[in-house]
Formats: sequence, C-alpha cells, structure tokens
Amino acid sequence: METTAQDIDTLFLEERRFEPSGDFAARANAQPEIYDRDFEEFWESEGRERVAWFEPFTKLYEWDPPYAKWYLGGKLNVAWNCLDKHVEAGRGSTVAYYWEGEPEDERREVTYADLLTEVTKLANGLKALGVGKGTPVGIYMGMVPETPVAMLACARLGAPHTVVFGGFSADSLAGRLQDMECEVLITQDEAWRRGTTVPLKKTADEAVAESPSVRHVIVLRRTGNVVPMEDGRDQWWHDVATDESECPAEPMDPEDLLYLLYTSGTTAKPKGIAHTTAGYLVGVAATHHYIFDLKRDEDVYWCAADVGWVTGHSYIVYGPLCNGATSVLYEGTPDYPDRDRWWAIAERYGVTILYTAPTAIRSHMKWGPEHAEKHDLSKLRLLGSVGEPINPEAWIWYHDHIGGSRCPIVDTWWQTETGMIMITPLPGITTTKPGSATKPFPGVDAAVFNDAGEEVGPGGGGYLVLRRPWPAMLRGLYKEHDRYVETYWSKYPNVYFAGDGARVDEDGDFWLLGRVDDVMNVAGHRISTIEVESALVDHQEVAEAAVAARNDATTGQAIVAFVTLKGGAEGSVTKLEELRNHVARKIGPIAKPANIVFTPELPKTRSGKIMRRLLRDVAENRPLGDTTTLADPTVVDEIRSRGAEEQSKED
Ligand code: 7RM
Repeated sequence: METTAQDIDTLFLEERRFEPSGDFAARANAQPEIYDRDFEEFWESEGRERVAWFEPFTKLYEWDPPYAKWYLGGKLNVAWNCLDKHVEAGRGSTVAYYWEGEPEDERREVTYADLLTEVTKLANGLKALGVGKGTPVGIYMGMVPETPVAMLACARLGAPHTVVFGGFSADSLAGRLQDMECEVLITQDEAWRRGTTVPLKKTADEAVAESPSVRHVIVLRRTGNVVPMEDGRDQWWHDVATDESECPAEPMDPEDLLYLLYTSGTTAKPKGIAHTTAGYLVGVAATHHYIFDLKRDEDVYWCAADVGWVTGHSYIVYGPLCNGATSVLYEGTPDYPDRDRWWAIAERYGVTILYTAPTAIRSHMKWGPEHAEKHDLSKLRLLGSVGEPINPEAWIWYHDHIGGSRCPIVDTWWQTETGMIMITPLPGITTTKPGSATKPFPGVDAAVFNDAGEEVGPGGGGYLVLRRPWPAMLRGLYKEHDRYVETYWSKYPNVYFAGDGARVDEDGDFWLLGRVDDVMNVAGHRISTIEVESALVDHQEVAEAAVAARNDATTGQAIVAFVTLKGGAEGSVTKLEELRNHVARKIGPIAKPANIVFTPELPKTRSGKIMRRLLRDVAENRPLGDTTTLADPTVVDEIRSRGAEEQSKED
C-alpha cells in the first residue's frame, strides 16, 4: 500500500477549488435538486425520457445478486433509438458525425438520415448472409463512420457484436472471435496511422484462419490498396450493402445481449463483459445528457477516444446518437501531420464539448501550449477526462490552455464493467478539485470500504465499491459465471468490488487511486501483467517472465519486464529488441515493455507466486517493501543491480 499512501499524500496537497459559473449553472441540464431525487423515481423517469419504446416497461428492476435486470417487460431497439427516432422527428438532416480522415483532405458530413441509410443497407446485407437475432459478429476496424454503422446494423438485427480495437494483434482478435464464436467478421482493407497504413485485413486473415466459427468476412475499402480476398469467404462491404429497402428494427427484450467487450483481467484470458439492451441505453443516454450538458441543436461534441474502447461504445456511439448529438469523429493521431491537428479540428467544426484521456492531455502538455494557441478554441464550453486519475498539473493545464480558464472539467470515473459514468462532477453544480472525480452520479451509490467491509470515513483510503445496481451495469462475464462472482462479488457480500483504490474527503468527494491489483494502464489501456508475461514466454528462448509498471510522464505507466532466458543465457540489446517486438506482435504494440531486465531468477513466495509488488519497487528504484515472504531474498538484490545496469545503458 506504499504507493497508495504516497498518491494520497500528493493529492491531499491539492487545495485549488473551481466554482461553477452562474451563467453555466442557469442553463445547465442538471440542476441541484437532481441529487435529492429518489433512486427509483430517477431511473424510471430517465427510462421514459431518454429512450423510445415499442412497448413500455412494466417493472423498473429486479435485483438477484449478482445479476440485475432493468426495465422489464419493455420492447425496444437500440439502433431505432439512435437513428429512426431522430429521422422520424424531422431531424434527418442533422449531422450525426463530422468525420475527418487522417489524410487532411478527407472529410465527410454524415447526417442521421445518411447513417440510417447506411445502417439499413449493411443490415440487409448481413441478413442475406444469415445474420439475425443472436448471431455473434466481430468488428475489427478503425475510426471510420462505418464502424458505428457496423455496430448499429448489428443492433438493428439483434445480433450482438464485439468490437476489437484495431491496434490488437491477430492472436488477440482470434481469441475474441473464438470465445464469442463469431460467425461474421467486419473489417477494412487497411487503416491510416501516422501517414502509414495498418494492415487490418491481413491481420484479420491470420485471426480468421484460427477461428473456425467465422463464415463470412466483410471488408470495407478504406485505403484502396490491394488486399487478398478469399473466394467464398470474403466480400467487399460495397457489394454486400446494396439493398436500400427498409430493414425493420428487431423489437428486443430489455435484457437481450447488445454487445460483448473484452477487457484484460489478472489472468491471460480477457473477460467478455456483457452489456444488454435497455438499461445500457438508458444509462449511457442519461449520463451523456447531464454530464456533458448536451444541447443537441447547439453543441458540437467530440469524444476523442477509440471506438474499440468502452468509452467509444458509450460516448461516441450509443449515448450521443440516442441523444441526437452532433459529434466529431477523427481517424488519426493527435500529432499527424502536426501537433496542432486536434486544435485545427476543434476550430474547424466549432467543437463545444471535448472528452479525452489524461494520457492525451499529458502529451499535449509535453508538446507545449503553442499548438493550441494557433487556433480559435473559444467555442469550447466543457471539458471531460476519463481513463485514469488525472494529475492535478494536467488538469490545470487542460483547464487553462485548452479551456481558456472558462470551461468546467468533468473528471469521469467508470469502467467497461459499469458501462456508464459513475463518479463525476455535474457541470453547473459541482465545485471541482483538480484530481478528484468528485461525486457519485445521481442514483449511484458508491462508497469506500476497508478490508473488513466497513465504510471508511472522510479522508480514509480503501476500496471503491458500488452498493446498489445501476441500469448499465454488466450482466456478467460471457460464459464465466464463477469468474464473475469471484472478481466482483466475493470480497464483500452483494456489493460490487471495482478493484480500484479510492479515498473520500471531508466534502464527500472521491479521489481515485488506481487499481488495487496488478493490471497496468498504459496510455489509458488496461493491460494485465499476465498477458504480457504470456506473450514473452511465448518466445522460444524465454523461460519465465514477470512484468510491473513504473510511472511514465507521457503514457501514465510504462512496462518493465523481468525475463529469465532458457538455459541460463545472458540477455543482450538485440534480444531486448526482439522480445519487445515479439510482445508487440503477440498482443499489440501498446504492451511493448519499455525496459527489459534479464535476470536468472524472479522473486517468488515460497508457494511459487511471483511478487510483482517488489518488481514495482525495483522498477521505481525505491526501497523494497516487505520481503519476509520471499523464498530467496537475495534474488531481489540481484535484479536490482541488473535493473541499474539496464538503466545506465539507456542513459
Ligand atoms: C472508462 C474506462 C477502467 C479503469 C478504472 C480505473 C481507471 C477510469 C478514471 C479512472 C481514475 C478516472 N474503462 N479509470 N477513469 N481512474 N479516474 N476518471 O476507463 O475499463 O478501460 O478502465 O480505468 O482504474 O477501474 S476501462
């Protein structure tokens, strides 16, 4: 708990306060009474207000721990809510996405009517391939409008999807396709990234070769470069999506599966987080409405996350579209071709609301404020942050240099599992504090518990828990009931264990302290130690590996790997590069260790468990914590001397 204590110390020195402005407060979607509303009354009226039903729900929720059901008895369709609802209300010509490709001259305005047409065409094409209610579909694409189109086409038919982040490797993709038993994979020829192409179809081919359930591959032409197409299996999107005739939206039960999203856990096998239809949609639409204060006819909203992350699902696709928002969707990286690219985009479309991650803010901070200063960002009125705790300096930088010192910042805490934002300021109401996610969203019951399950009083650190079900909560882990219970419901009876450390201050504001387990967070991506270790051990010369995270100014954390080679072989700079590349190939570049320390032994308990806590101490170059349970205490000294050697090589 040493790091935690230190984080708390630093955070507690933060005494700056930011009061909401009177102007903002007067027009805000959320007014102070929102916190007085009864939990059931709140979610019942949100259920009616945000979502249109084919048949109304008859019961708000059923709580049979650890499984909840919401909005029972109703019938609805998510795609209908995101598209038809708006078109039928006469808003078809409203822009849903201002899309900008990474190549600067590629721009598209996609209206709600356009989106409905594209979704209808693809859904009809999918139907012709045998996709219907319950058919699992994989989506492996980049940041193009067709990615939301693919998700919504699935939702329209009642076919659950799993979106796999375009940066993931063939093995990661195959694992997900196999686990969900996907019958169709939707991908694209290539994606653009920093002026070069990413071979998505090629990677998809490798994955599909290992995934016997996949019968059809649909390929969007994006870059236009030649990619091999397998006869009988592969088809171009533009050949499949031709039928514009109406495609009725399947009336779905509230608890029908909408999607699975896989997320790293503490074992190598990613968890398939299950989200269903009604509660998820109400949860993301309600939070999006109040937290981002969306005025749909005035605002231009930009969530600069990847669609393959839960943030993209909830706050690029389902929440904003259900609310009829006009969003920006950008394909590329923030620094291509120049470091002012984001700010050029924000200026061009008149972005009023920007939602991004601390890692991005720290990159911009590193590059300097002059890039934002070149552009008119005066339309911005609200900023958001998500993915990790935001350092107070980054918060202040964001506030001053991007928000022109006038925009409220919402630091939003949530998880793939929660589906929706759970702890957050409400703009216009909350007095914010740099580094604090402040208060539970109305209707959310969050607390900090100690080990014994007692609520920790003001100022005390502990484990973040959620004591009451919420509409967008996960409905379990796909095909893994026991793991669901074990991971979230076994520490405290009938209380959700989030796996994050937290502290509540004397004002009742929450300060998130990071994961309590070993999962690492690199540039906002959750990477479990074991996945990287398994990727390393997959290399033919590696006998054993352990990884730990050290702090990194840009990416939040960087991975340090401790590796034992087979046959007592010594490491080398070449081997180091080889292993780093191996990890990148095996599970994706994001998991590449920043340093590798070659060591003949790893620190273990007597029962053989690797003590990653000590490896973190070594990686951070600080005094070792408790070593009494070590099988061989000399091992750590050896590793430390090797770690120092590695460091001096780098310098
Ligand atoms: C949305 C998302 C979830 C984990 C979560 C935390 C960390 C996310 C914040 C945060 C502090 C925040 N989903 N986290 N947001 N920590 N302050 N505002 O990130 O499933 O990918 O990750 O991310 O540890 O448990 S996620």
